[in-house]
Amino acid sequence: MDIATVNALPYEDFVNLLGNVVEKCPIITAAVWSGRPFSNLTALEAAFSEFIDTLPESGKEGVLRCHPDLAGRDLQGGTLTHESQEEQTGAGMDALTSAEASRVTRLNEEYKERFGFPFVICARLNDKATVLRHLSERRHSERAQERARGIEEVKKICRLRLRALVRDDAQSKL
Ligand code: 2AL
Repeated sequence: MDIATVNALPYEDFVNLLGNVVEKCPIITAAVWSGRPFSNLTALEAAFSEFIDTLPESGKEGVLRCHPDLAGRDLQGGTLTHESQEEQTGAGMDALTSAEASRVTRLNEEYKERFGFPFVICARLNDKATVLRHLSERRHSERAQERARGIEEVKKICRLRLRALVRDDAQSKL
């Protein structure tokens, strides 16, 4: 779909089509709809990022908590959203050895225990080795720094999900 089509969508269709670009946070998409029309895909991406930036710290933590663990129970049980499923399998999260899987589970739990929200990283820009390395390193950070880092990752996930749905007219003209 192109940006003109996005701009013409009634509210319900906009939320139905773009409601999961921030994982399980359709309220963010509902808020962004008010900012239409968007001049291009970059402006639409910026509207999501800017709205996320306006959230209070508790809201940002809430957004992080809407994300499923990497290689967690939802992946094993087949209950991920289809976007997460593609991202996690693309990064090899479904192909961990049993030793790697136990390590990820232990580090994810340790991270949540320390910060009160889950470890979030853009799986499409990583593979299992870099996910494990970042998880291992980031669990030692400060809480505010991790909250900010996780939110930057949410924005990357959002951008890539948007790009899968909306054509970038600037590129298609080249
Ligand atoms: C995820 C997910 O489901 N997809 C992605 O890119 N990152 N989850 C997470 N905890 O980082």
